[in-house]
Amino acid sequence: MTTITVNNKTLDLSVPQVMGILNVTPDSFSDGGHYTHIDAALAQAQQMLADGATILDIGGESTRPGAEAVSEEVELERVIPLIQAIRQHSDCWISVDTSKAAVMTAAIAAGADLINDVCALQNQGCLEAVAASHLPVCLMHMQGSPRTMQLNPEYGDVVVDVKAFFQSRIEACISAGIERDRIILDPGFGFGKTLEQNYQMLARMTEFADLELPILSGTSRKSMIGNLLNRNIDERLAGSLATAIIAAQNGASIIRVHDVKETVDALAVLAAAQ
Ligand code: 8Y4
Repeated sequence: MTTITVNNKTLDLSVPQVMGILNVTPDSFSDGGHYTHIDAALAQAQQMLADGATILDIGGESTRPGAEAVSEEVELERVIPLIQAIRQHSDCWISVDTSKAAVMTAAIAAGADLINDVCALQNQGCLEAVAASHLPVCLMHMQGSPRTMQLNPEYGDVVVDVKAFFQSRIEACISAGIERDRIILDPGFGFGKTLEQNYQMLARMTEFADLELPILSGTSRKSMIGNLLNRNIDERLAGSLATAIIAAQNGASIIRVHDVKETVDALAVLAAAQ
């Protein structure tokens, strides 16, 4: 049985777990009313936990293709108060989606349990920030940077190349003092991959199994669904559920989604058929 234990909590990764994507309002304004963006996010967090999410992923930077970078200050003020607020109300698993060492360190101090880095700890100080903690880390593959990644993705064989990237980042982590059993791998759907490359990774995710580490899969509402089906963002639920089930069947143990309730139902159907 594969488990991850941190901060007195254990996550059983022998069954797929659902990670809910928590919206962080881009504007950190407060209108002086009683219901702030923190309250709204807290309500969304409670709903996702009630619906069966075991992990909440909180990020303050948009990593959409073409998105502009966000300053450290803005990211900190979006993410840290929300982590603190959720931690006050719940002992759920809190994941912080960030690629900045200072945000990682502050999030860890605020009670985060997992570092989710789309840059796989390649930015300045990130290996050290995670090494100084006991937290697990998700290393995601991306070709290029969010601004340019969809321009011209090129691979020999996408699965082989992503796997080689994982090997090299695992080695970098271990050299920095991050134990192997703290690492989660993520092929990075939509991050510098064509439609065909994304579906090849989904179909061949079983090939990552010999690295013997948990796999996180994030396809929810992404362009690989929208472009395949010609569907707008609010019409991608069925496609998202299909990819979640395929990922789980092909060995993913954490599924990152917007639609928690529906994904939990779909995974329960899969479990019944095992
Ligand atoms: C609609 C909604 C269209 C969302 C696109 C998107 C991943 C991730 C993201 C992932 C891990 C996104 C932070 C992109 N994707 N972290 N983060 N894996 N580990 N786009 O696949 O959700 S953000």
